[in-house]
Amino acid sequence: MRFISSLSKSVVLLASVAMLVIGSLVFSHPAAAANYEVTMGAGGLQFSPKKIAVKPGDTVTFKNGMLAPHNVMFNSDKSPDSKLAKSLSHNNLAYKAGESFDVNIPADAKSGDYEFFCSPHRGAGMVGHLVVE
Ligand SMILES: [Cu+2]
Repeated sequence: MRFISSLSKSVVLLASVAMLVIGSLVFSHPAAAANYEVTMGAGGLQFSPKKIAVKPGDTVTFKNGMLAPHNVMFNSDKSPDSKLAKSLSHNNLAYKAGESFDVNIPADAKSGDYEFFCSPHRGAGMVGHLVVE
């Protein structure tokens, strides 16, 4: 009898722990904004990674690798929202190695594939894609 009562206590304890875990999963807050890094000119005139998937509210840090200067210009013609493409663009060139700048994806960003390029190296194929999910 004592065995059964201690067993049922364990079961109750286990069940309450399970409820707590399930509860925290169900009622958890949405994931916090993430920060991604894209290197400009790593291993050649390219963005690395070339394609990045983000969510509204996230931040992308563009960092100089090699063969500077670089910048990030969003192509209005190849973006779901040309106004946003313009506002996301960072025309100022980053000259120093390790220099970086942030591009913040607004909370109301329209989803889709935004193409961007580096002005001095566009012809060399320094093009990337930012996919807002
Ligand atoms: Cu460049």
